[in-house]
Amino acid sequence: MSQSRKTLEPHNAIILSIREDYSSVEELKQLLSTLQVQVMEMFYQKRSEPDSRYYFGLGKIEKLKELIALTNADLVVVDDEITPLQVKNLEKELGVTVKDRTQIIIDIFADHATTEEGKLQVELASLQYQLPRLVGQGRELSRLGGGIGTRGPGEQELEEKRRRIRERIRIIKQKLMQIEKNRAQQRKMRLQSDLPMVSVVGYTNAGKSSLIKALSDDDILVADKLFSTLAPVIRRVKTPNGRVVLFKDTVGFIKNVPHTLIKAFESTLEEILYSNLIVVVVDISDENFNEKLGSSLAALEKLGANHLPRLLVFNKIDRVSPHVLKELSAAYPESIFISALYKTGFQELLKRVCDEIEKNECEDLFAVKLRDLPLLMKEKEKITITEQVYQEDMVVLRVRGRPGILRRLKQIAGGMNS
Ligand SMILES: Nc1nc2c(ncn2[C@@H]2O[C@H](COP(=O)(O)OP(=O)(O)OP(=O)(O)O)[C@@H](O)[C@H]2O)c(=O)[nH]1
Ligand SMILES: [Mg+2]
Repeated sequence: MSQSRKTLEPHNAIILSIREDYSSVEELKQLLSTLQVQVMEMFYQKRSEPDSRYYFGLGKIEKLKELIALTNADLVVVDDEITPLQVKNLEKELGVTVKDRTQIIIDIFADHATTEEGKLQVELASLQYQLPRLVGQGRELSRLGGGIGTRGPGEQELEEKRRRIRERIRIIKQKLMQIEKNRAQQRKMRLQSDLPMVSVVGYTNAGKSSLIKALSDDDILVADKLFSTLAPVIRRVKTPNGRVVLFKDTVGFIKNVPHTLIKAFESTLEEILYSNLIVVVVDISDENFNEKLGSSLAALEKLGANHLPRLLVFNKIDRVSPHVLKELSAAYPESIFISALYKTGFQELLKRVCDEIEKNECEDLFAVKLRDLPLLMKEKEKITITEQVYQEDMVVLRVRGRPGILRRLKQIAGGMNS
């Protein structure tokens, strides 16, 4: 981003909410702790509709002011998307910075983006969020600047600012398009590759990166933060039956994802559609896991990924009691229970991954001379031999694998048989 930011400036926050959605407020609290912002108080006012000027009713604003003075808060965060006018009025009235949930998520993404693409995507999301919001302020300023019907200096300044933002958006989109082109090229190569791809998806903080790291003994970023993974990584994982499968890390899902962020990360998420299997990771130690699982499945559906085979993986079993675990395994008999931290349940997970992948692969028969067997065995990471029958100096193999590798084996076996 142009104004590169490392964590939010203010440190003590008060959360405002007009809905009694405690899980949403709890999540906002977690989002803020990811930015090292401490939440001093939650402030509720039950209302069916937000006040158009102040979000809260004016009566509550006085109480809020007292609370700010009492707690030394320097930030107010609204658990909702609010209008620029509400932000402005609240800031004026309260004398502290006011942000909404969307802005906080954009701040986290800005903080965690490491690749060029990630940074561009976050900048794009942030600009797209700002652009329509400049309109409201424009009207305000123009009223200050000039008379009715004239364009005051405020409006001219804003017009210039809007123009610059649009220009920057155009440049970013161009750069992203180039990056997407390169990725499409890589994807094409991967699709032709003989190794199957598993996308690991799930709610933010579910343990996706931990799982891939533990499976591949690799060094990828794991952190007790929301959205620690913004640049997806791909790792090779060896399965117990000797095959190699690629595991791809992804950006975590979250409830009420800001629209601009979905758009910005769409191309990265669309990569999921090119995988052979989706592993949905769920943190079962989270008391809201059911709701989070729902959000993740809804996000997959929105992406158009419902036709792909998927496995439900319940992670962090080390944090729940045997009693809860028993109940959950009865409720979700098809799921796999693991602890990425203690590497438990991995055998079962990898077996199920292999089964799912093999289910959708092709099968063929090959008659290979024994002396030529080593040639075929060079490819054993890419195939599963489901049957073998020895006859004199030959072996007949039933092999499962992706179409490309079976074609190549045919050439090898054909050459050997001629
Ligand atoms: N106790 C326990 N903690 C775990 C387990 N798996 C992951 N964690 C912790 O959960 C936190 C989140 O893990 P990550 O692997 O970064 O989660 P993620 O799903 O990749 O999160 P994002 O990239 O932010 O979407 C870290 O503090 C991990 O150490 C587990 O099996 N047991
Ligand atoms: Mg991660």
